[in-house]
Formats: sequence, C-alpha cells, structure tokens
Amino acid sequence: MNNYNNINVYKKDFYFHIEINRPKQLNALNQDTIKEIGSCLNAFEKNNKGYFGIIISGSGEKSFVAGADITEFTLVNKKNSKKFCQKGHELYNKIENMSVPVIALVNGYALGGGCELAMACHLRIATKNATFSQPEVNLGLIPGYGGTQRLIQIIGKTKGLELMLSAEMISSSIALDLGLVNYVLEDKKQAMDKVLELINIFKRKSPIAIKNVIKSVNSFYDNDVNGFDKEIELFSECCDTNDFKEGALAFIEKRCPNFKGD
Ligand code: CO8
Repeated sequence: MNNYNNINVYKKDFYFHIEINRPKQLNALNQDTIKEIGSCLNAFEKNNKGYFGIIISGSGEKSFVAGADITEFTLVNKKNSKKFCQKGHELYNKIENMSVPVIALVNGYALGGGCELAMACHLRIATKNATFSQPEVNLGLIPGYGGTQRLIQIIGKTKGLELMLSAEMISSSIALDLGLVNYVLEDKKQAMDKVLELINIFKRKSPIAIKNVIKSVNSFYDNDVNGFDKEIELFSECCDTNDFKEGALAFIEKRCPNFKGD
C-alpha cells in the first residue's frame, strides 16, 4: 500500500508503519512529506479497526529526520511563514491526538522538526546512534513545529531552554537521562523489536481505554479544558462500554479479557 512519493506506508497485521523516505536529504521534511503523512493518518483514522499502534521512522541508518527541508526556506517570508508553521502544527497535533499510540523509532539524527516530530509521538524508542537537537537558533529561527512547547513539557524548562538556546546536539543516552526518550536500544532492529513488543502489549488492552488515556493525558496541556473534569468524563465513557464489562468479568472469571473495542 503506497501511493506516496516521500513516505513508505506498511500496513501490517496489527499496526501501521510510516517510514519517511528521503534518505538523500537525511529524511528532511518538505511540505509534500508533511502533507503525505497527514493524509496517511487521516486514512488510518477512517479505517483503524484491528490496528493497535503506528510507528514513524526514517529510512536508512543515518537519520530519523534532519529537520524541516532547509532548501524550502528560500520560499519562506514574513507573509507566508505562519502558514508554513501552521501546516507543521496541524500535522503534529494530529499525531498527538491519534486514537492509538504513535511510536517514533528514532535512529540517527532527530533535529529541529525531526526532534519535534518525535516529541509529538506518544513514545520514543531510540537507537544508540540517535542524536537530538533543536538547532534553529543556528539558522536565525526558533523551533516552529511545537518544539518550544513540547520540549519543556517533556523534559522541563531548565534543560529544555538550555537545549533550545545552545542548539547543542545530545546523544541518546543523555536523551534517556532527560526523559526525552523511553528506551535506547543497540540498533534499528532491536529498536523495532522493542516497538513491536510495546504494540503487542497495547493489543491486549481495551482500545477504547487506550484512546481515552491519550485524550485525558493530552487534556492536561489544553488551557481551555480542566483535565480532572476531562478524566471524569472519559472514565464515565469507558464505564458505558462492553470492554469495561468484559474486563471486570474476565478478572472475576480469572481469565484474560477479550476486548472488542465496543
Ligand atoms: N534540509 C534539507 N537538506 C538537508 C537537511 C535539511 N534539514 N539536512 C541535511 N540535508 C542534506 C544535505 O544538504 C546533504 O545534501 P547534499 O548531499 O545534496 O549536499 C545531505 O542531506 C547530507 O547532509 P550532510 O552532507 O550535511 O551530512 P553530514 O553527515 O555532514 O551532516 C547534519 C549531517 C549534521 C544533519 C547536517 O546535514 C545538518 O546540520 N543539517 C541541518 C540540520 C538542521 O539544522 N535542521 C533543522 C532545520 S530547522 C527546522 O527543522 C525548523 C522546523 C520548523 C520549520 C518551520 C517551516 C518554515
């Protein structure tokens, strides 16, 4: 299944895999790639039954995503720059609000918009050779795909500001210490095994509960919503599902639950 020029999409038994495929540009994100990832995710949400996770990775061994495609910066001016930013924001918000966990498999460079893409995902599994940076100040810019917000949400203001102000590139082991990534594995194959192990765990849970955990956690970062109220609303929504009945019954009958997502 692949009608795209810049990404490979693999529809597997129980998960989706989107591989950004611009190896000559170290998988830098041009506008077409941003559009393609967005339409692929829209298609997924229309027909997501039986899928329990989405993987986003970059092709090759050298890079996850080396940022926005800098060659397109010649097109950017004061007038259209907000649109460029908004397109990235729309995509990254969509990722953050997907109904199944989205996992970034990060090997090699995760720079600028690449680091921001990884941060929009729910989990980040890195390889030993992964490096992370928000280098925008080197280009006379600030992070423009949500980095000023998500980096401090994830690792806190102290270190987040240091990284954005210095443009320092950090290793995967430092990223792990800072809580920027969930795990660091030796290489891409082992990282993929870890990603699949996690999706296999999610597969055994109630899809509605998984979706509502994501929604409730995201509401913490929504200024217009009281997260505690949201939790009550989503908890109550879960109580109205067959999955909830099945979960309680399975516990009482001392067996594994068979969730159907309804
Ligand atoms: N965009 C376009 N092409 C790139 C990018 C990029 N971000 N990164 C690397 N490439 C290309 C190089 O130009 C080169 O192409 P060619 O072979 O045709 O010369 C090829 O990839 C290989 O790169 P290098 O030869 O430079 O490889 P090195 O191993 O020597 O260096 C680095 C790798 C360190 C990754 C280096 O390429 C680099 O510093 N790249 C730029 C990284 C960067 O600054 N990224 C942040 C961009 S800003 C951003 O992402 C902001 C997001 C919000 C934007 C809002 C929209 C307007």
